[in-house]
Amino acid sequence: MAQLINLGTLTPTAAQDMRVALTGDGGCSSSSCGSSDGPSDLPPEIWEKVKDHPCYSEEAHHYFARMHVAVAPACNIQCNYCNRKYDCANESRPGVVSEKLTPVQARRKVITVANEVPQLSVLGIAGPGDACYDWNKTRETFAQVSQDIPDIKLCLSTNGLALPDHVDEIARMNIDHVTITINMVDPEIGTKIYPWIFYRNKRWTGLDASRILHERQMLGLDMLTARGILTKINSVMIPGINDEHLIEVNKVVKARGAFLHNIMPLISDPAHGTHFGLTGQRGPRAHELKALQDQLSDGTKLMRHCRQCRADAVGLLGEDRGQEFTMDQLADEVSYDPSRRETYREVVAQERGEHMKQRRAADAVLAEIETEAPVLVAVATKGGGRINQHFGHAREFQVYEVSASGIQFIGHRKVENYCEGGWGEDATLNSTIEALEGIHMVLCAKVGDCPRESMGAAGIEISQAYAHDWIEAGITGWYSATFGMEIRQTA
Ligand code: CLF
Ligand code: SF4
Repeated sequence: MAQLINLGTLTPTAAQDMRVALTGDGGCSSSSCGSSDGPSDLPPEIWEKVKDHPCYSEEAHHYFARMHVAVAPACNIQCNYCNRKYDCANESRPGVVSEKLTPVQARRKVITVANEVPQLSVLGIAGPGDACYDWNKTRETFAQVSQDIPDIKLCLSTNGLALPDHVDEIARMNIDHVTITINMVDPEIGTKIYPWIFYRNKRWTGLDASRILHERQMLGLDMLTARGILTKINSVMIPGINDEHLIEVNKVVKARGAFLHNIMPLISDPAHGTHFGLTGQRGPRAHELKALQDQLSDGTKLMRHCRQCRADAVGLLGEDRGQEFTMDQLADEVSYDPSRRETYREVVAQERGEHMKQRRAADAVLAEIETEAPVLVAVATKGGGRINQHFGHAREFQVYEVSASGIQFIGHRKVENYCEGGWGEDATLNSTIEALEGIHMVLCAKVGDCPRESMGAAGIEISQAYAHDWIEAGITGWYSATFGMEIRQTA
């Protein structure tokens, strides 16, 4: 039995250690799988920009990590889903307070993380207010970090109001990825989301506020597109206010050159003290979000792997290692050592070459299956594109829809980990079963008899037969076996 290593906490120094961390079993020993050619639906120059960005490429999110530094607390608008006590809810989980940093502190933190987390590829500024309104701190942070770590990708998130003032500098600083939160393209709808904005030294309300915000967002998007900067649009889905309207938003942002559209569910809780939370505005249900995403899947590419992470998040998207890197734990003097990140990239180049081949092989096998309707498969993974996590250790399951047309990642389901200190909790298992509603099959690296029986009684199968396989190979193996096909052996 292969020794299991936690990818999330490992700080490997040697290539073989990193390979074990990615695969759980020592990984691919072939020396002929070193290519890392990109998916066929992206031009090579775009693939080059997104291949290491965990948010802009679903494939990359299996391998690469982002970190946020909370250097930009000021904001110039009011959203009805925001309480300023907490981080910006446009690119962060609502109800969370991040540790605010100065640009100098941020540099120290980024270097510490880069030395210890070899998966780190992107530095993002997503608040806790607005990265463009609090521009001096954003610019200073990016400038300082780029001097020490020139290959780190720079990424920012904004509500768009101040964006046009800074696009030229964004381009000059090689900030290649910008997110704008656009919840409406009709200012009438905007009046239900934004009570006021602060623009040109004046507070604006009502339709005027929404019209200005809309015009500035469109101008900012056009300017980014003209400069070849990849733009992601975040939209918060607010049932009864902009849910149907987001189809129009998708059309408009696509026509203006947005690269990716990320529909985020409104998280509305009275305890957060927001206008929507206090007035009972509900968020969308999982099936409503999926139905809207399915309607939009012919538009701009959709992001479905967003985790609504914190403004000080650190790590792979499904994990948060921020608590390991609070300021009180950092050394006063730091210097960047590139060796771990460089070694990790070489390992990933080999791994993902093999992963791409497996994906294509899986598609070819599934295309031969004729009749079955789509089913949902949940996978326990620690990253690396493998089925490599114990059922009881999972804090989330990645969900794939599988049918004859292929395997599509459609999201994730968060759960409490069932197995704490070697013992499973019945109450936790019940909530996991609830969270996995609609799932046909769960694939994991290991599962005990007790949870297997309880899951079976709830109509959810679970298997460890594909432990440490690539996710696509495991899903295809199970689907083919279940629906009467033999999986074809691939080179
Ligand atoms: Fe951060 Fe955003 Fe850049 Fe990613 S997050 S600024 S694009 S590096 Fe990513 Fe987090 Fe979703 Fe944002 S998972 S909330 S989409
Ligand atoms: Fe809050 Fe962000 Fe909206 Fe500003 S842009 S009000 S910080 S959610």
